[in-house]
Amino acid sequence: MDGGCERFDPGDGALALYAQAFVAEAPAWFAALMAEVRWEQHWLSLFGRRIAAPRLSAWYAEPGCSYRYSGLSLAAQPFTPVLAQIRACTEALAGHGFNSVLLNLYRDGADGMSWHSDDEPELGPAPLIASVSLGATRRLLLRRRDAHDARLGLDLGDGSLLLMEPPLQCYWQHSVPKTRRAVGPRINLTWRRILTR
Ligand SMILES: [Mn+2]
Repeated sequence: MDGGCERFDPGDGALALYAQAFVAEAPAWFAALMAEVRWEQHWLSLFGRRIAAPRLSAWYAEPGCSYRYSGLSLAAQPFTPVLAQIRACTEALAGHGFNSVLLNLYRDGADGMSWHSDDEPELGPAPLIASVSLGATRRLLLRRRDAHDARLGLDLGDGSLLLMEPPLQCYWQHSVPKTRRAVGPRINLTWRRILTR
């Protein structure tokens, strides 16, 4: 594990990028997740139409965590061995505990994620989100909620860890734009701490 960290402080929340955090483990983690994860096609509701989300997703958590995402109640699956290992490594570097993870598989450049914040009520008012990237490099864009031309772009490469520190989710949105470039598959894991009763 390499502790080299680049910090970004755009105001109202900061980001810490550990570009080389899990470079050594990344190929084995990617292969294990491709094989073990129950990838699901999620459906989004857009202007009354049901459209396929441009990515595959999965939700894993400790028992007792429930989560609503884009209006869907996702059933939590228990962590697989590789997810338990990734969680332990992420917690060690983040200095923070997580009890759930949302996985997204961007199969190629036609997959992406539109503008949003990780601000579901289950996460509490000031969540720390830890984002692990495996596979192809994709660009994460950030923009202020109240000033869309204030932007920041970060390339998230294989084996990187990005910490999004509070109160970033209150003031900033992020997206993963689609690209016409030929890019291979990327797995992104966003580790969260759900507040349980
Ligand atoms: Mn997000």
